[in-house]
Amino acid sequence: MKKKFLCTLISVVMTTAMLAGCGGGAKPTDAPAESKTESTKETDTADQTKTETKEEDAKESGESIVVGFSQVGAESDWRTANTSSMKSTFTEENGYTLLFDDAQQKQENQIKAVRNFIQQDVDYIVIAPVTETGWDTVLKEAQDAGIPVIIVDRMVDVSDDSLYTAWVGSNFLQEGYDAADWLAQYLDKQGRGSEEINIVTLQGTIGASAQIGRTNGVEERMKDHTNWKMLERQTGEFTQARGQEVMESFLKSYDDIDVVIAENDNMAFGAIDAIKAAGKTCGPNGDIIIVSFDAVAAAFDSMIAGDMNVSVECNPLHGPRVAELIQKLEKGETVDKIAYVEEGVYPADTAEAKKPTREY
Ligand code: GYE
Repeated sequence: MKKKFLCTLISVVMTTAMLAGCGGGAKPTDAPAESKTESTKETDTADQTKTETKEEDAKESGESIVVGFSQVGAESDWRTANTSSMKSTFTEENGYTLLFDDAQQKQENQIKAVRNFIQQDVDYIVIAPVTETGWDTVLKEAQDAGIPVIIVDRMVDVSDDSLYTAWVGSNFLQEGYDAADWLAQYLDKQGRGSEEINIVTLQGTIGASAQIGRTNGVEERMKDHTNWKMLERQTGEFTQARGQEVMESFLKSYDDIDVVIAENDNMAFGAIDAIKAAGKTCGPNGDIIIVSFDAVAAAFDSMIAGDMNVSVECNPLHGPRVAELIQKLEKGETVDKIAYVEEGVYPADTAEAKKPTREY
């Protein structure tokens, strides 16, 4: 039993109740700097005594595995789907107590959250890291405290791989290759294979694995297409609002954009709004080709509406994958250090048929 857990749970509950007035689901553009930790199990101060008893029972009987999860934020549909996958997996019924912290896209908040989890002596720490670097110190602290760390979604770039137990997520470089290969095929089919093609890229959060892999994958493939010209790349922070702003500025700077590569669907939605507001058209029957990543439900709607050309899949349903790792570790079994998720490519002409089969 984690002895410290009870007292600290109460403080988490109180903090959550105090923060409740700030309102949930804030947009990253107007997000408060502080992260928000909540216990998904109990969030009401009035229930404190009840919580205490329940926690004690659960811990005494050794049933509840305490998982601290530091989430990046709530910047995109992908992230929302990822959060709900984690929350619906790490439930009391499934034998877990989940301490969930939303870092509002700030690494400093994630580091604070991880230190909190260490103090509370949780059983496992799960981190979806905002950027790859800057994790060595806090991961060493977790290791010294004997708490296994599982990295999910984006990766960490650390000097010593033993600082985390396992990672599960997407092959972002492959996603970049897939996007470029789809574009090459599409242009060929249109008889534009050797035409000069002007491209702009809305990048994700700089230094995040999803940005690095997707940018590099496309860049590598560009060496095979010397007629492709990257006019400019700029970050849109993975949000719709920033995607729209950056696209507005691209449209002012360049009057002959052929392709927009948006490193996630939400930035693509923002870009599409900007293109329409500028009196231009996009999608399979428009002037500008929209290449996107994630393949969330709203991207299928956008493709069906004729606005987006393709979305390269990135699967956010990591809850069950992380739970499987934890269950194996509980049994003393070894786990794969690195596990990639299988993903597909969804062009607009498949959207209508595929939409009903999608889980997020
Ligand atoms: O593509 C984007 C989100 O890290 C894979 O983060 C994730 C990315 C995803 O904000 O929509």
